[in-house]
Amino acid sequence: MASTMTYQVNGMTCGHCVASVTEELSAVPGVTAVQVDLASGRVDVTADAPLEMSAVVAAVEEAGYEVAR
Ligand SMILES: [Cu+2]
Repeated sequence: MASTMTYQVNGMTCGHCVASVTEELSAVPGVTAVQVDLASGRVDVTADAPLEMSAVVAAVEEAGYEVAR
């Protein structure tokens, strides 16, 4: 069942940042859609399986940013 979780990502400043975060999160198993709002840092991640918070954090860090917690 698809569900959408919202995360707050710090450090994104431009379209390249958005693209990097989108790419890394899209590569997480189960993720079907990623929607980033650059202005607020809000990231909506839709997945067809429950996501581990650690997998989301790792993907964002891989892109070079940080999930606010
Ligand atoms: Cu950037």
